[in-house]
Amino acid sequence: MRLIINSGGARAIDDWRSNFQAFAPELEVAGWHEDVDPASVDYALVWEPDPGRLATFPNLKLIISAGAGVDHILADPQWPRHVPIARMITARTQTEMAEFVLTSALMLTRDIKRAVDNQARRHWEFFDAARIAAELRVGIMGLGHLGAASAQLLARVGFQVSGWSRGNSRLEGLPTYAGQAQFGAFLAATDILVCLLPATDSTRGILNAATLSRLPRGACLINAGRGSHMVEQDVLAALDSGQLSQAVLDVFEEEPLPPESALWSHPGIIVTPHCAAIPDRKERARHTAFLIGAHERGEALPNLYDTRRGY
Ligand code: NDP
Ligand code: OXD
Repeated sequence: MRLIINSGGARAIDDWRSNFQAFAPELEVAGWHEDVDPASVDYALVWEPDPGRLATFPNLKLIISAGAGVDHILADPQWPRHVPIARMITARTQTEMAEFVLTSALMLTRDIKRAVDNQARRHWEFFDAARIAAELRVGIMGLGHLGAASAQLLARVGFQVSGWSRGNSRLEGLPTYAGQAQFGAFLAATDILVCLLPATDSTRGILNAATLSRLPRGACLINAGRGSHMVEQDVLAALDSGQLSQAVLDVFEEEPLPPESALWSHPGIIVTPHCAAIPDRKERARHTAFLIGAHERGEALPNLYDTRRGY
């Protein structure tokens, strides 16, 4: 059985091989750019595969996304529609994201960016940012694996948490809002807006001027979903006008974020390099081995991309 991998580049392949040796020693692991017979490839573990390449493997049984999102695969106009796509969602992905959102929310609560910027200038400025979690309302857009885990952790720390989805997701013990009809009420009751939506046609550009204008003045934004959710100019304008006071941005339309981007130097923005929830290779090899084993045994696989839902 052969698994071809496009994740982490050629330098990562030895590490992938030693991890798969531990979890699935029977697998032949090939790097994306190695010369293999396309007909010998059974499984592909990929992040941003070059367009057209997946379609060249005639016996491909399963595509495994190296991340939770699948937009980087759907961007290939020729991805083989008859092959299922499994999403990389592990308990560790959920913990990493929940802790990233909690860290971000606490930094925003205490205006830590201001102290860090002052330190870079050796400038001592007392400022009063003594807000506590219990005084702030966090609204989470997207209540799937990552949104729900983040909501529960933030609630345990004391934040007032609510969530918004299309209406199929619930949060145990926490208020939820559903669909366009309740979007305005959700935003109006949110001091820190967290975006953990998938990238689909209906979520593209959802963090735009109209959405941001419905938040209370001075609200904060955390975007760890996708860069395509954000209209960057609208986020910058909202920060400049004071409609938003601060933002933590982990994902961008163009990655790496280009050096000339205004987002880098805006005093209200913390930029992180798309690192919110990236389980290490050991964890992803373990999960991939589990998926391949389950598929070979004819068992149902968890978290497959659903063409009907679009995510
Ligand atoms: P899930 O598939 O588990 O859940 C998606 C959620 O989004 C559901 O609650 C769904 O609601 C909601 N949703 C989908 N479309 C809409 C819409 N049009 N309007 C309102 N709600 C909508 O997703 P995950 O939690 O696993 O992952 C979310 C995203 O996080 C990924 O797709 C990826 O883009 C991003 N991500 C970012 C990482 C990073 O490091 N920055 C790491 C991993 C993931 P409903 O159930 O009602 O349909
Ligand atoms: C993912 C990501 O989708 O890393 O997992 O963004």
